[in-house]
Amino acid sequence: MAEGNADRDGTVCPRCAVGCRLRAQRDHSRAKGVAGPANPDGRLCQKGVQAFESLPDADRITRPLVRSEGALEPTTWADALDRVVEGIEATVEEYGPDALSFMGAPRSTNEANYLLQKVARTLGTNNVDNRARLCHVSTATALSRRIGWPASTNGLADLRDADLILTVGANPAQRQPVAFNSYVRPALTDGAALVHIDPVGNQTTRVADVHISPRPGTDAVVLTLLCRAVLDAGGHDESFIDRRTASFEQFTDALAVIDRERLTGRAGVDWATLCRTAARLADADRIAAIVGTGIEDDDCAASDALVNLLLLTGSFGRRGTGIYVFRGLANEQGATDAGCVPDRLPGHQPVTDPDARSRVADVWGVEPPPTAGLTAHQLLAQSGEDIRAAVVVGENPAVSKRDPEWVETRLDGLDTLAVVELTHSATTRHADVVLPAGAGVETRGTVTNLDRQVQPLRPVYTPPDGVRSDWEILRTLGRRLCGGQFDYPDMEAVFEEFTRVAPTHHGMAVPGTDGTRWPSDSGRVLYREAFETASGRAPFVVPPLTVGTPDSDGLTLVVGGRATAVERATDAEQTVRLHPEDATTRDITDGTRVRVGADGVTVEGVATVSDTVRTGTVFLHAQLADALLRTDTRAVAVERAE
Ligand SMILES: Nc1nc2c(c(=O)[nH]1)N[C@H]1C(S)=C(S)[C@@H](COP(=O)(O)OP(=O)(O)OC[C@H]3O[C@@H](n4cnc5c(=O)[nH]c(N)nc54)[C@H](O)[C@@H]3O)O[C@H]1N2
Ligand SMILES: Nc1nc2c(c(=O)[nH]1)N[C@H]1C(S)=C(S)[C@@H](COP(=O)(O)OP(=O)(O)OC[C@H]3O[C@@H](n4cnc5c(=O)[nH]c(N)nc54)[C@H](O)[C@@H]3O)O[C@H]1N2
Ligand code: SF4
Ligand SMILES: [Mo]
Repeated sequence: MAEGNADRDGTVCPRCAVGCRLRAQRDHSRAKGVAGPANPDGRLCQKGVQAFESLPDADRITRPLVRSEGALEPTTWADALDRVVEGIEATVEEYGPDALSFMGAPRSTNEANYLLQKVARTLGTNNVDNRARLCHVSTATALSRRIGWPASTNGLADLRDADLILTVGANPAQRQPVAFNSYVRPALTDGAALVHIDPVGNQTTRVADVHISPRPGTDAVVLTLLCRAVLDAGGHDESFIDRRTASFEQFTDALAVIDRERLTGRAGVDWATLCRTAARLADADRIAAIVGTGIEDDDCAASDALVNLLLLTGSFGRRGTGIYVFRGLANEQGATDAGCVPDRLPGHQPVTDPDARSRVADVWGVEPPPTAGLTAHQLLAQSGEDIRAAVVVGENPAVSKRDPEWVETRLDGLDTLAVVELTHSATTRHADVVLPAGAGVETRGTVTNLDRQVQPLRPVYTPPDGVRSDWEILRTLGRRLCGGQFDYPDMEAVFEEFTRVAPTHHGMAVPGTDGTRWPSDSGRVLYREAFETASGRAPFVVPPLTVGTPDSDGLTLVVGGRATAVERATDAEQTVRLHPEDATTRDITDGTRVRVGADGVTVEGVATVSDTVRTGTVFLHAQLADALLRTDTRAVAVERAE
């Protein structure tokens, strides 16, 4: 990659999507922050400080493994790669390329992700996806459909100019701490207001001016009621609506007839609070929204409603406005940009667009298939059925917001499962071949953070003998499976090809220390003059406002705060948080061991009684909640365990 050395210029923190720059101290134990685009003061959070505490050697996989008589046994690279190639070729021969599944690498580089989707598409399938599917897909989808790119519209530094920051289904104070402390807190100190919409109070709520705590899953209703209240107060931006949007009349017509009382009742919010919040929104000149994983839904209704609210208040195209997709893993944004998604080619071009396909074919010599592939959820659900072989790079699909037993059965049903990994995981347990990879701190390449900054990674450690980097593994697999189209002399050649194939990255040079943003000529603020849609305007849409009736006996499960593999499970993760009223009726007090059950499955934890959760709901950390996620219902029973 670009000239530079990790000791002097630092590298990018591999731990999250904020993309802080850091370098190793002399003894390599702790990282030290270096001023970078995402951490201008050189700050790091605790996770970042520990970023170089590499995995204990004993935990690393340093030799390829293949399954033999039920057990994974060490072997040579040649043998392991042969096994993967044979498995894929046999699958294609017997079932066709759509029986293959490629699961992308949100912790790995843009280059590795680009190669992974190129292998899939050159073999003839769009069955390639990545884990961002589990975090921000509905927001990404709403943004693609309505305004242009599935990414944050503004640079982080712009948050400093906001008058009002709206945080929905997110806990950035804890999950993206340096972004929060460097940009949100100073804006609040300068007088900006923070409105937090979340059924549970968390670290972010502590500094909020307004906390709206709706029933889980009712954000589309709440945000639409807020639109209605803004309109009632005359707080909408007529000039912006006139110049930049479409379908406003249909929208206001629909809002005029919504049943306000029924909807506030269903969402469990109070109209007077919404009106006071709408007055703040109407007064604010610059409104920015931060979105997390809490508003993911199947029909993008919540994200659509949020985009409506931002359009209504003229909150796009200027500093201090816009929508921030607070992504999670170091390259969650980049994996998607590089095309590890079933319906988009690199640079977010639809696979269904013949011109886009033929532009890609000009570079690859092979045209990608024209119909969208399966999503990560569908790929898992079909594993062992229509999907017969899978290649997983740098992710752990065995942990998938689903009942673990269900996932394990799917993974075991595959004829071939190849996993590119650093260490043993819940997924390698089911693998037929494991290919040992270099970690983020041992790697060169580029990653893209949550505000579209493409930054260079530089190795801080030498990888253990025997491992290869993700991109090299994929280059070799590509050569073996697809031929000369994968003869890259070095990683720069992969980046250069990516910038030719992805219109968003056209003309981008390999980034140096300062990073560089896509789209190549955009700067910090997207959509200053027009949206990236056919007409240049962004349409209002009327989201479906169906809200189920809350279950009268049970509590509604709210899930948040998953900890990654590198964070040790803490006591906090065993916590079952419930409201004092719900606790009293169940004879539960702080510290009582409780059982949470649904559909014949129960998990046990320790009660924390707190009014940070609303009545009728119970909050569990993701680790504990997984086993309960067997069906779509979120109604659970909570009782004393003893
Ligand atoms: N320390 C640490 N930091 C991380 C990660 C990690 O593993 N550890 N993971 C990273 C990753 S991959 C990601 S994607 C991000 C995730 O970042 P966040 O999305 O901020 O993560 P969560 O803490 O799960 O917050 C989700 C919030 O949504 C709320 N919520 C649940 N249901 C609803 C609902 O129906 N409506 C609304 N409005 N809110 C709801 C929950 O109460 C919770 O507060 O974090 C990243 N940061
Ligand atoms: N139940 C439940 N499941 C969830 C979530 C939840 O809240 N609840 N959250 C979801 C979210 S938001 C996300 S983003 C995903 C995250 O899910 P995953 O992406 O699966 O995250 P991890 O399990 O932390 O890491 C996956 C593996 O990548 C390996 N790895 C790390 N760096 C590299 C690298 O450079 N190269 C290679 N080849 N491997 C590497 C690690 O050893 C680890 O085993 O989880 C999702 N799954
Ligand atoms: S905020 Fe994220 S990128 Fe920054 S130091 Fe912490 S973990 Fe690393
Ligand atoms: Mo994520």
